[in-house]
Amino acid sequence: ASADIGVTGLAVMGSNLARNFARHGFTVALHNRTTAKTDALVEEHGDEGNFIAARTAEEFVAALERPRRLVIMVKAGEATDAVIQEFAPLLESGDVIIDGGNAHFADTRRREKELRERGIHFVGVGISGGEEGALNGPSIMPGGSAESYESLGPLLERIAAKAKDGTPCTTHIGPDGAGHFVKMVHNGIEYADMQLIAEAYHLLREVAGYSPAQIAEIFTTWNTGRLDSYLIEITAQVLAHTDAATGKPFVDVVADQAEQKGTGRWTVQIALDLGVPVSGIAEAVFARSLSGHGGLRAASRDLPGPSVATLGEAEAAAFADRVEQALYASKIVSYTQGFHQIQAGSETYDWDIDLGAVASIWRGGCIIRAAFLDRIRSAYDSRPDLPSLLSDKQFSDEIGAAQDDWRSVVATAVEHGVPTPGFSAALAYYDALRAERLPAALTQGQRDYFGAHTYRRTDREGSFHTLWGGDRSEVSTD
Ligand code: 2AM
Repeated sequence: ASADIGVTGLAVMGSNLARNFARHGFTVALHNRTTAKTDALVEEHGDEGNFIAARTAEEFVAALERPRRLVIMVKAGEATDAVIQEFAPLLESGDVIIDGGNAHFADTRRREKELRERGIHFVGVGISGGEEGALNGPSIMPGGSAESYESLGPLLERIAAKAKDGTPCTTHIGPDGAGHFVKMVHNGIEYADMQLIAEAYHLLREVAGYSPAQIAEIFTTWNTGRLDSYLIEITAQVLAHTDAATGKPFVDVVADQAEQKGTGRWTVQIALDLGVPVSGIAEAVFARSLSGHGGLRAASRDLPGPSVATLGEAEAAAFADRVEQALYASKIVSYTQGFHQIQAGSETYDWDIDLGAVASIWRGGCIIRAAFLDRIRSAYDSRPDLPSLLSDKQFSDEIGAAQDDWRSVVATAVEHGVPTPGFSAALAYYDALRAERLPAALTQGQRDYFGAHTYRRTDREGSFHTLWGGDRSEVSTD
């Protein structure tokens, strides 16, 4: 036994992760259900480091040094359970099974508990950065026991992306499903980021009349400022791309029906369960699902809209500046909502997640990597009990400075009939949080009227009910 770590499941993500370990000097045992894939990997990339190709599960386990570290990289769901069932009987107390797939955190909690009872550490790991990240340095979000991180952490820190200041983009997130939960919310925030960028593009196109090539330039400029991020960078690339077959802008020949694999949807489903308002992420998920309803859209195409002229050249440039403000302000709100969800999950499941550390490990490797995350990290580092990102002085100052333009952009979008659910939901969230009084008081009155659901008062402790069907006097219900 001489392998530091083993990887089973050698599709692209698994292969790239195995190569990443090997390139960092670790001896990597390889295994795949179909051995041809194992052979192909050794054939093509065997010279990149030390690999031990195993044909059987027994050979694979025998190749691993103890405590064994065994990474499963198969499709999330039943395949993961099947592979765990195959390997667990071959392992010993103290060994570590690592699931690097996109598992639902509830599955990870179940698997962790079952394996813990058998003395085996189970570590659900969120890995972000796609195929390229897996090979060259992803952002890695491991859950599981603190003890398992002692054995696994040093390896992950070597293969993870590094932030600009050299910090590895991995940390022990928290027990059992914490890693997969944080990865899920990462993907939800990614959906929201993408939706906000799409809305900015739509406004620049429809309201300001810019061409995709011009918008690519605008995004490139934005990418040199506070919006500096991987997603803005690739947006500029996609918009600048011309379709070879037609000579048209690429964005004009792609079918406008966005697809999704499900992690955004999970984020919203879990947020509903936890009672956390992640309206920006929800709007992003709904925007994708709306785009996919081709029949409904076709049937609605003749619905009347406003007739407003596209802006002139001089107004367009000023409008683009305002869109940057609206995008930035909405982005602050998305992250505020996402971090609220992580905080709520952490409290519900007793994970004790360090929010500053989460922001820190998202600074490199992952899809939402951005200069912005360094700011979030420092906000939480200087005040770990920050009630919300919006209570950070720097963020509240910035959003305060952006709000007039943000409102103007949303108003313009409404006037021009351009849908901006992300910008609008973010602004509504901001205004609702700011409000001295919310109409929730009226909602409580209605609930008490039709269902005797009771209400609390602003001036006295206790629960009350008004006898709506009678003399409308108030009774205490405590
Ligand atoms: P395969 O090459 O034998 O199909 C992604 O699908 C990876 O997960 C592949 O390496 C695939 O192996 C593996 N995989 C999928 N389902 C599996 C299962 N039930 N048991 C073992 N490996 C599986």
